[in-house]
Amino acid sequence: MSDNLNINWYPGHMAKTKRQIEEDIRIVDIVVEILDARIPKSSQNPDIQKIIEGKNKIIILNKSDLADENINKQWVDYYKKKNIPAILTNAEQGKGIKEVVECIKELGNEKTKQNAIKGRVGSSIKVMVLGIPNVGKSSFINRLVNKNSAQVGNKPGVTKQKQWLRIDKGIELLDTPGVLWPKFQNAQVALNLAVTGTIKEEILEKIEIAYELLKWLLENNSENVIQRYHLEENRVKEILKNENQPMNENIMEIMYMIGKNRGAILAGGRIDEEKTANILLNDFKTAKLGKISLEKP
Ligand SMILES: Nc1nc2c(ncn2[C@@H]2O[C@H](COP(=O)(O)OP(=O)(O)OP(=O)(O)O)[C@@H](O)[C@H]2O)c(=O)[nH]1
Ligand SMILES: [Mg+2]
Repeated sequence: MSDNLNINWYPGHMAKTKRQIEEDIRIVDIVVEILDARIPKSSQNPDIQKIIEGKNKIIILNKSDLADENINKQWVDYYKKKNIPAILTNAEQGKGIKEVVECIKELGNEKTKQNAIKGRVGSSIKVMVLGIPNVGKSSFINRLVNKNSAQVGNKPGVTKQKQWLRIDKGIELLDTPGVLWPKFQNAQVALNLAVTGTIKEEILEKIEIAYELLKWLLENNSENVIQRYHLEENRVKEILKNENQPMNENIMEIMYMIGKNRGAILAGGRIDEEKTANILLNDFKTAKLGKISLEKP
């Protein structure tokens, strides 16, 4: 994807939230870091390692239902090789949650033993969820918490009262997840975040995002595009090979074909670019263009 995108990004409460996370993390034993399975790299805040130093970590590849099954497996292997437990979930449907509880218990057992050695018997394992906006933190927490169990309640004596939720015997979860900000290390990362809906599209020009998405799809998953929008395969290939106009015009020509086929037409017969962009972006986000992972290990 192109490198000259105009990125407008003003993270409002970045510093304050980060301080809050740093404070909360001190009393936590296990950190659950939620990533978007379609973009595990782009949805990871690179500062997190420093923030959670010394804590056990579990990686959750959420929204795995929207990602490519094979690539999902590759990511799990990738993290396993790095000795980081990684679990595929669909927090909306509650898939993979049992596995997460098991994993927390396993890591928790070690911690309990260590605590016992230090003479801290009976203290529960404390878990915190971290992740950038919109990766599914709240959905995940709702699924993780046993609906029938009461809130553990406020801990007196802590300056700022925190709510702990019981997720299993001896395991408590901080009810408010830590919201980290994504880092736009390059235009590719920003686009990945925009396309998956992690950052609001208005941050980048919508038509530009849709254009970049279409370009990527034509390079990587062109069959899905052709099928979804009833395009003529040979015609698409012809356009992409056309050297009489710049490549971006070729892509736009295909974008117009999509708009036309989907009835995104303005009075006077011109193609409604914004509507076409919306169609493409929504279809991608809802996996109507297929289960597609934008990043591979
Ligand atoms: N398809 C799919 N959608 C999901 C999944 N998990 C969450 N969602 C959807 O993603 C959107 C964001 O989910 P939330 O749980 O609100 O995410 P969050 O991380 O708490 O978001 P913020 O509080 O804004 O930072 C919602 O529309 C959810 O329904 C999943 O595993 N699969
Ligand atoms: Mg939330």
